[in-house]
Amino acid sequence: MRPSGDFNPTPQEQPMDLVVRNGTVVTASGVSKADLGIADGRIAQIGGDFARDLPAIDAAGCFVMPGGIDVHTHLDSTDFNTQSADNFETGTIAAACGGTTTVIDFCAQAHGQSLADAIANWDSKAGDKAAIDYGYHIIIVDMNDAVFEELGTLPEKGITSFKLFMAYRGMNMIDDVTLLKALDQAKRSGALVMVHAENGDAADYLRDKFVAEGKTEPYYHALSRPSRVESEATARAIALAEIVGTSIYVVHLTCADALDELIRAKRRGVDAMAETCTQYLYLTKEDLARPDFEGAKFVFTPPARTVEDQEVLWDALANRVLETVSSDHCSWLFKGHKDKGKDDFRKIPNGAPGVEERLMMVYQGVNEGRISLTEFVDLVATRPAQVFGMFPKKGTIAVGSDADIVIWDPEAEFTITQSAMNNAMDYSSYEGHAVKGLPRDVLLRGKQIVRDREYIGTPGEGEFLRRDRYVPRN
Ligand code: DUC
Ligand code: ZN
Ligand code: ZN
Repeated sequence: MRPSGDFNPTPQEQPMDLVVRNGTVVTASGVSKADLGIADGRIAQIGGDFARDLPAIDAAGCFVMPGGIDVHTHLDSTDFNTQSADNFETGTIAAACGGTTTVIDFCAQAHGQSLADAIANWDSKAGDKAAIDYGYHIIIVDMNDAVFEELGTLPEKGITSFKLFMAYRGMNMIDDVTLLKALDQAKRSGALVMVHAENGDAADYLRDKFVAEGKTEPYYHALSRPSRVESEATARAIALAEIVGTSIYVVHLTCADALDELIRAKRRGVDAMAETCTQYLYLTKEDLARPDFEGAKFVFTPPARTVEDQEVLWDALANRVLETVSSDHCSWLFKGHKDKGKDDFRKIPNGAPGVEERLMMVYQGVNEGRISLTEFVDLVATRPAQVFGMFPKKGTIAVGSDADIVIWDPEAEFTITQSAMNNAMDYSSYEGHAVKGLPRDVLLRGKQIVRDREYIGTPGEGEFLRRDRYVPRN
């Protein structure tokens, strides 16, 4: 267990364990041809000469970039009274094969549970299974005085972000007072509050109205959660952070309306941040209308929006208004989980897979000229490391950083199909989508764990990552 704060540049004279040769190194700030030397799990030398007889990986024709960081996954989840298909082993192997070397997973407090017990539960899920490094955000569903006090101690344990839901009454939804308390405690202890920003009561009202009218198909999931449901809560969450005088991070922002609220807040000088997720860049609400109940595969929350919203999100990524693209990986099977809602969309577990597809899908934005190569690296690796207290240990290629490296073949072509995925799912949200540009090899702290898109590591070698406290930008 190493804190992310122990960044310690390695002297260049150190003997190298491995050299990555002939590649083009890409970071968030630049692109250069250079060989990389790795010693003791860290990047020890960039450029210059290396002895010819050292173990080496040939990266000719490839980009050498920092491992992806996905700050939004739900592995081994029991949300929606359902056991997810992916546990920490299958989920992190899938992540690794997709070029991700760190996930920050949501460690969920059960009602009445102490945070210490919630963390112990997540440790038992991850400890001997994680194939890549991992950290936790804690989900708070039940705030009492003891939990409030405990919350203040989490940053000492390297858990420096708390998540609260403004939707799902009766399950995860908290009230504004709870959100205010969490913001206050986060401000004091050096943590960042993340919110699922939807007006839960408005969504439930519309949802129940549709069902009462006999409108029970998956498509009505999207219609019951229009953009205003999201933008109202986004504005409210930001306002509450502003009232407390602290920062806030909105998870899975999906649409122009909510983005307007974020931009307005930034203009007022609020340290308000947001991510979007891969699915909001590629799927629309029309996907929920696919026949034969296929639309259920695309029931996630907030719902997919419109092509116009997608354009706005891409622009916000390119303009760096949004911090990152996460996967929000939820592994509810089509057969066995989603089909519980065959006659009532309210019973469909919300969420879709994507931890493996995230980098290859976002990279298509580079091919299409929507984002640059350096912006790609910033969005999928560097910025998430910075926001969530892992930089420069993670998220970049620099002397002293962990040698979490992806060798990216920009010419490799692939048509996404579930049968080629490494997760435990029975569908991919991007089935049939042709992509160009794939992770070929992946190193975790200097050890090769993926070769030619095949996992060759050992589950359990991923380490818990103690993250640094959040430092507000203003
Ligand atoms: N929110 C998430 O972040 N993940 C899955 C479901 C949800 O509503
Ligand atoms: Zn959510
Ligand atoms: Zn989520």
